[in-house]
Amino acid sequence: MRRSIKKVAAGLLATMMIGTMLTGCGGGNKKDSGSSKKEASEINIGFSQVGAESDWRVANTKSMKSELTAKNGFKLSFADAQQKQENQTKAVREFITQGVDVIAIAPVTETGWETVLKEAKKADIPVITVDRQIKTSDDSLITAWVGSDFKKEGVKAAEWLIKEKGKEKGDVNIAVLQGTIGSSAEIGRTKGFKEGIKDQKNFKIIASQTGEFTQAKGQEVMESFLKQNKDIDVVVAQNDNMAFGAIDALKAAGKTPGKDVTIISFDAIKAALKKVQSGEINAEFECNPLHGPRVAELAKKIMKGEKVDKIQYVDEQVFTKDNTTKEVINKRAY
Ligand code: GYE
Repeated sequence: MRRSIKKVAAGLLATMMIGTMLTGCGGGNKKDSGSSKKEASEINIGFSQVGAESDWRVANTKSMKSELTAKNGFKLSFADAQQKQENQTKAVREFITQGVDVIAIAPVTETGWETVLKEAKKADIPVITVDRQIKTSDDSLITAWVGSDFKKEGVKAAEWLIKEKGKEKGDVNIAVLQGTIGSSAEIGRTKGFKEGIKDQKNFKIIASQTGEFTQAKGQEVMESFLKQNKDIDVVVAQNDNMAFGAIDALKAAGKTPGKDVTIISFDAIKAALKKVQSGEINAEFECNPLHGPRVAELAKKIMKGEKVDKIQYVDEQVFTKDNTTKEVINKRAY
């Protein structure tokens, strides 16, 4: 109801403004019509972000903030959840109270959203999910999602490893540094990788634990992996920051990352591509964080009442030493 009143009001204002433009004469003083134009076109958007746990996340925040600007017709309320879903629920409730036009959520985990999303629906506020996804029993609680195909990234990593080490005679011992358990990125990458290697009898996942997508935790978990088992052939880090932590732990244990131990990582941020070039990381599975422009476009369309695609995947590549040139690294925006 509130929304339809807003839309009608915005429509009326737009019609009045077009009328003014066409007749070439202002129907009041210039200052007034100028400010009403701004009000009519401004979209209030609340964005609940996971946190700042990784460089990927920082790039994602930057992309959202630089796109959802007043210049582009937005008023952004940004809330950092510090990786806690309860903080996200609180933030979404605050956005509802504020009466924002659109809510964007990069959810920490996929579940636990039903109640607050129903509250948003009741308030007639469309929800766009960004990056990770949300599982709901009711499809209509989410208007659109933009992000990556995490399972596909995991499958691609498995395919690469099979090409690389599939023919080895002995066992290939794999240690996995998982992301935040229950997040789409962790679920998809774990599932895709496991399914991808399932027929490869000599591939053994000998350790698997969460490093929470952070460098410090990635290093800590890798250190404990190495204490328990010296014979690790491959490390699959589900993001670059954990890979950096693992590299430090391996070096401290006297191993050469990229040579003694094959390192696979996800995200492909600039600093990681440099490590691909120097040989410390063997393969990078890209995950694009630059969702700002798509979210802005989606929000505008939704506010105009246009139909939007519910699911929007972004294109992604694989980087190894062969295609990670200086130019690729220099051009990297994150
Ligand atoms: O891989 C990681 C971040 O959800 C895709 O979250 C995102 C992941 C990304 O912390 O670096």
